[in-house]
Formats: sequence, C-alpha cells, structure tokens
Amino acid sequence: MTSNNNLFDPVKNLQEIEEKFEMVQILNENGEIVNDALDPKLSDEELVELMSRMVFTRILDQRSISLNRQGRLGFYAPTAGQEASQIASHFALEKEDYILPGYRDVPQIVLHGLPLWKAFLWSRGHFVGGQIPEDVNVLPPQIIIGAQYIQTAGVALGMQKRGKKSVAVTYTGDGGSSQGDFYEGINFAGAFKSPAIFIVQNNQFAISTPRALQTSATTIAQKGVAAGIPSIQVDGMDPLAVYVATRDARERAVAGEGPSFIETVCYRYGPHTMAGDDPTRYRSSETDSEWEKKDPVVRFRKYLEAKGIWSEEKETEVIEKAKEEIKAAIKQADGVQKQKVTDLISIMHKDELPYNLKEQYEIYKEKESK
Ligand SMILES: Cc1ncc(C[n+]2csc(CCOP(=O)(O)OP(=O)(O)O)c2C)c(N)n1
Ligand SMILES: [Mg+2]
Repeated sequence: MTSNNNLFDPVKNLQEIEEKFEMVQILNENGEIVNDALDPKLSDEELVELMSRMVFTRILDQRSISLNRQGRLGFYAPTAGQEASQIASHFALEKEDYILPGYRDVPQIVLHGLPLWKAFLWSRGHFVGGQIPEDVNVLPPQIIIGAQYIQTAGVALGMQKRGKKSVAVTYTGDGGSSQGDFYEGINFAGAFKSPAIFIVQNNQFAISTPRALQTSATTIAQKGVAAGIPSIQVDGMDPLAVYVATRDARERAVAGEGPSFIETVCYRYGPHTMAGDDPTRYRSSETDSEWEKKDPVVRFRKYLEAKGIWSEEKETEVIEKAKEEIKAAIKQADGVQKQKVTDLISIMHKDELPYNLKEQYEIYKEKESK
C-alpha cells in the first residue's frame, strides 16, 4: 500500500481525467433522439441517402463473404456492425478530402469513388486494384497496422502547405492504437496543427485480443490528448453521433484549427478476416447478442420509419440495386486479364530493373508466352 499523500493518486491523475471522456450519443438503440441539442437535423433526402449507403455496405459485406467462400475474392475483413463508424463518418466528408483506410475500410473508399471492381481486384492482390483513378483521393487499404496514421500526418501537412481547404482522414482499430506509428502520426499532426481526422474504430478486439488487455487506458480517446489533439469518444453504433463528430472535426480542420481525434465504440459481428479466424473461441454469444441490440442499421431504420421516410419496400429496392451493382462489379473484375509475374515486376520497377529481376523477368516472359 502506498501512503495517502502519494503524488501518483490514481483518482486525481487518472480517474478524474478519464471520466471526462463520456461517450457521445444522439440516437439511442430504439431509434430515438436522446440529445436534441446535437441533432444535426439532416434533410429527409440526406437521411435516406445515409441509410441507403449503410444498407449497401451490409449487403456488400454479405456478398463479399460468400464470394470469398467461393474462392472468387481473396483477402476480406468483414464490416457488419461497423456501418455507423465507417459510413456516417464518410458522410461528413467532401470529394477533395483524402482517405487513408485500413484493410477493413473498403466501403468508405468505394463511396469516395474507387470503382467497386477495382476494390475486388485489390482483394485478389491484383495490381490493377492498387491503381487508383487520378481524381479519387484515397490510398489503397493499409495492411501494416497503424502505418496509415503516419502517412495521414504527411498528407495533412501537404494540404496545409498548399493552403487547401480539405482534410486527411484515417482509420485504424483499437489494436492499432498500441502501435508506435499511431503515436508518431498523431504527435506529428498535433505539433503542426495539420488538417487531419484520426478515427479509431474500437470494435473491442484486435483479432482475438480483447480491448481491456490491449491497453490500460480506459478510453482510446484519451490517447489523442497526449498529442495535444481535442479528442472525443462517440457511440460508434450511432450514425448521427459519428456523423456530427466527423462533421465538427472537419470544420475545425478547414478553419485551420488542427487535427481532431475520434474513438467510435463499436463491434464487428463477423470474424476478424476470412482467413480462418473463429470468433467463438474468444467471444461469447451473449456478448454478440448484446451488441446486436445496438445495431446501427436497425436503429437508423427505426428512426427513419418513425419519420415516415423509410419502408420495407424502399429497403428491398436498395438491396436489389446493391446486389446488381456487386454482380456487375465482380463480372468486370473477372474480365481483367489475370496478373502475370512479369506484370508484377514491371509495375514495381518503372525504370531500370536490378540484374536479378531482369533475369527473372526474362524467365517468366518466356514461360508466359507458352
Ligand atoms: C505492424 C503489424 N503488426 C501485426 C499485424 C497483424 N495484424 C493484422 S490485424 C491485427 C489486429 C488489428 O486490430 P485492430 O487495430 O483493433 O483492428 P480491427 O482488425 O479490429 O479492425 C494484427 C495484429 C499487422 N498487420 N501489422
Ligand atoms: Mg479492433
């Protein structure tokens, strides 16, 4: 036991500070507005558009899982449960903003303009999937945990130097907030007061490691404060809370007030990726169903239906359209010539090839010509 007047008082030094990070919620799980002052008062058209995008994303997730099981997609990280965190944050962005996604953030970059067929090719590891159209401000999804945080500090600094009224937005997970790159990225952007938005989707697990074992910090949001960045925690299953947080962060960034940090408290329903993870080994079905009650799509549906602007028919229409779009995109991806080893070599080295690759290039060129 330490003495009563020990300087490192866990209440004063930690608890009193951590308690300031209340989770912001606007729409509760019954689809009711519980924080009128923060209601963004989106128009009916905007509400329907946001809901349609979330429904599209849920269908894209279901179809991607099936396509992966059929061997028609490669790498896939499921997104169900994270639609509010992903889609409502993106909803607050503009086309000129730059997105630096993690591997689970494919829906946002598709909504930002990356053709879906290219996203499918990215999943297959095809180089064409990494060739982003000139007018689409996204980077390919990052696999190295946290690396996109450093890149975001750089992109945001570039925007600042060029006097652009836009913002660099990045996503990582609760696990990502333990990486060195994470701290370096937020510190750099904080120091330069660059127009960045750092979003951590705290889905409670880093593969099988629960959040509570990941860090002793009570919230992930408090980590942003050490970098001098205004930071908040929001209900990541609440589309309105996530939207308002991102909208306000963007407003600060373009006004020259520097970066913001948002922790969205959410859950992923599916496995970590489709590469053999079995969540039943580290999560209980009780926990799963508790989170399913908070579902972002369900609560938004309730909210919109009560307003009289959403119906079963409307949802069926959106689902059918999504399925058609996905079908057409996979067909287009299938139509792209299979990747050759020579493609891989020449795409990586634009100018002179090193001698060993030159040798391999010739060997494969010969093989591929048969
Ligand atoms: C630098 C690095 N270390 C380890 C890995 C392996 N890895 C892939 S996903 C993952 C967990 C990430 O969890 P989190 O940041 O919470 O994101 P989530 O998958 O939950 O969205 C790890 C450790 C990696 N990709 N990169
Ligand atoms: Mg996680």
